[in-house]
Amino acid sequence: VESSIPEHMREAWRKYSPQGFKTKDEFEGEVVRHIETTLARSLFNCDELAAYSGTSLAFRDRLIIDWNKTQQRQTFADQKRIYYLSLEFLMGRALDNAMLNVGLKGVAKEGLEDLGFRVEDIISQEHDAALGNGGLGRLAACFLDSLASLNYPAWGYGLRYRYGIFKQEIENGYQVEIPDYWLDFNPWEFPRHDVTVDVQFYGWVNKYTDDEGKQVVSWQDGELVTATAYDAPVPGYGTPTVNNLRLWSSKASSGEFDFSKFNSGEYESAVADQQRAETISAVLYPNDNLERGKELRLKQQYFWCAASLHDIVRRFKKTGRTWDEFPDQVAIQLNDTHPTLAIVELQRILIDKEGLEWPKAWDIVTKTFGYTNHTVLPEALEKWSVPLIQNLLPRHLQLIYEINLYFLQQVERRFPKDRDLLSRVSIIEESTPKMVRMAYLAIVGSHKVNGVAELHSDLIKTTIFKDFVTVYGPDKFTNVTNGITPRRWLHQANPRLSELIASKLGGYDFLKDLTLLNKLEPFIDDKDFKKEWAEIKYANKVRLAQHILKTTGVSVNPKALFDVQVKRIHEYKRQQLNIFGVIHRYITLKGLSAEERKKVAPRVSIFGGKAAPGYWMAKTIIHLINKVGEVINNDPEIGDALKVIFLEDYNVSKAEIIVPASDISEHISTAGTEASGTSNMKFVLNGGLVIGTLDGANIEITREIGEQNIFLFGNLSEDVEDLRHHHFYGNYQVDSELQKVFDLIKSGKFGDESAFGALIAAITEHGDYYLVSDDFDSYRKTQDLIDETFKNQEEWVTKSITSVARMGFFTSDRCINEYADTIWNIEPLAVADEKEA
Ligand code: Z57
Repeated sequence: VESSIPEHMREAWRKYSPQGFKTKDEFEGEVVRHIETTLARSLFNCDELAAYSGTSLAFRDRLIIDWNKTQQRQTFADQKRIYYLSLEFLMGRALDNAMLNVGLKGVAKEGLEDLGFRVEDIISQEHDAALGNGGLGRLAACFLDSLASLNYPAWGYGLRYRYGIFKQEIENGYQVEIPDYWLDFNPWEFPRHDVTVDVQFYGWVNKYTDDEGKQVVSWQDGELVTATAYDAPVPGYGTPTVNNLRLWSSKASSGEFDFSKFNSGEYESAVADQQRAETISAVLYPNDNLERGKELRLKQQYFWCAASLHDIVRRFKKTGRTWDEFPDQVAIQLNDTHPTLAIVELQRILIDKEGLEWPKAWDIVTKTFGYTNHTVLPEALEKWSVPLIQNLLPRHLQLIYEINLYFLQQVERRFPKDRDLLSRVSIIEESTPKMVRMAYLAIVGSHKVNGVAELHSDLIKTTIFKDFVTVYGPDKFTNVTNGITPRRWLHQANPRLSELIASKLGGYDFLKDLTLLNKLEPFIDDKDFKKEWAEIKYANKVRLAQHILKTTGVSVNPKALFDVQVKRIHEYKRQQLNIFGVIHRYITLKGLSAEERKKVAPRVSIFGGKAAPGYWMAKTIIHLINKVGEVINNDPEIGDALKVIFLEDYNVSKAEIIVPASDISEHISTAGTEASGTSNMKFVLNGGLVIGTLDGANIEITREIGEQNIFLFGNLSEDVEDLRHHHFYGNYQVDSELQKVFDLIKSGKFGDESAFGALIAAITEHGDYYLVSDDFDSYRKTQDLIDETFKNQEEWVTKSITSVARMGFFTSDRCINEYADTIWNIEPLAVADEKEA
């Protein structure tokens, strides 16, 4: 096109186009050049942060060379691309990942040593990219890694929040939230000031007949906000593919923005307009598994969907193809219902702008989209009020009503006279005010709907989406069990374990084909191998113990059993069950003689996780954990027998330290509430064992690794409803051992008992919705069994190795290949020069 360099001048370009460093010397040259010129620093003024910056810029240059080539290759190949729309990408740090994925960490390590630095110190300078809350956002990040590693032509689309998830501090046992401003220096992003989209809000809909007698619908007036693209490279492991993550940033539109206000005494209101526009991409909503229906959140969703759709359509139009080819070129996956407006937006583009007929347009739309559901919790299912949408997006509301009408007419033809069914599947809930059920809109506008683990995918078909199975038949619904990237969660987080595995398997191929781990099974009786395996776990525990000492001042014994529960704090995840169990253990220990206490397996209970700032019950749980820790950790009779740690500010980079150091991790949600869970997979892959309920992916993990290698407890999902009913209508009594725990809390042992009243009352008075009391006995007994098993280290290590050997299924590579085959219908793009990892 007109911006490309004429053919006869391309020789000069090709001659000078950079190749990127390969050797240690070239690397050092690049680092020093960046520090002295890009950063304007010198060897007399180079701290670790400057060294981090120079190193990152050197790696960024390398990535960007491959990024450019990848994008050109994808454009010329003219194949179908997958666009992954997610409001969250919880990427963590990029430098270590870039070093490992391009296979140059060794070069960087030696080069940095020459320059006077240790590679670990440099890596830890980086601020996490924390644009997500928890599992959903981290899954998106693992998917990007797999998409690039498998050479799929794929883009991520999201929002460039100025503030990611808040930083958590603990003050006097309470959570305090600190804003996470992370953009001061971010070498990984490229602002694309030439890639912008104007996004419209508010206004009104004008329907009229034009001069030629054609019906025209136009959305007029309102206000415009400009979306600017910021791109981040996503390198694959051991391949030249570097995909793109495009994040949109909002600012006042220059066309719209009234600069004259600056001169006419309206300076303040001009600035206010500008700030209102910038507010859209200012902050990530810090709720996990909760939707609160705030207008700014809806603005974020539309802003991001409209900009992304515009970008995708623009790219498609350059191919010169006809509209019916759109679904052969474009697959769009909706990560939860957050991007559901993209469905409406594409229909709007096709109808209002491109002039397609409704059925034709709708056929294209439904062939394009796939929808992933991540939860059955009612408080997390998005509903937007009709008046809110009417005001902000008047044309979209009309289209939603038309989509609903078109859908309900179809249903009526197939199920005449079933008025109940019609009202049950209606996208509009007839409440006051009326609400748009976003999950229903997402189902109707997609060709496939998937859950994220087998149990979860079955549950959505039999509960929340039951009627849609009646309408569409079962085949529209499918399962893709979640996975994790073994690059970050084994090779990067646990390099020694990765190396040991590689030494037995004859190389690192398992990082690209995780099923190769099963070749470890023959070594299960190899004494030296087992010893080394145990030593690595121990070294990882020593490292975590150092982190605990540094951050909490508490000294823990690395020989003790490390029992870890790190995840968002939520009643359904039942950290309260865990801490009640800890208190019960404390009561038991206090009842023993000093002699007897010496015989018990010492334990460190480690908690970590953020509570949504407005979630009082979750904050109360954090408070209780911290108060219990204060008492137990300072009780001289207890000593090493029990320690309770709350680790501040759990995030991706901390997970990389914590996960490899666990003996047992807890995945103890009420059965039927955790859609999948993904940290369970990370812990097992690092040789930790699991205590868990029959929920989410725990069930499939059990099937893969074997029942003898996991500690399961608690009621089954099919019994939950009856048990809840019984709490209200049966003669229900709280477990007597749990009552002892409540009595100790109420005695004031852990400080002002009134602070914890609500936590106890939820169980004793308000129906114990999450079945803490019902599962307490089996939880405790299973913990006792864990103590016994841990005493036999031989047996423990056997379980650990066996489990790792059988974890191949849970790689996100398998998961992405399933999406590609069964939902997206896309192929990897061949790359000529596969690099050695
Ligand atoms: C979120 O992190 C998840 C689901 C949601 O609906 C929202 Br909102 C946020 C999590 C599930 O709770 C996990 O069980 C699951 O593993 C993860 O999404 C990825 O699928």
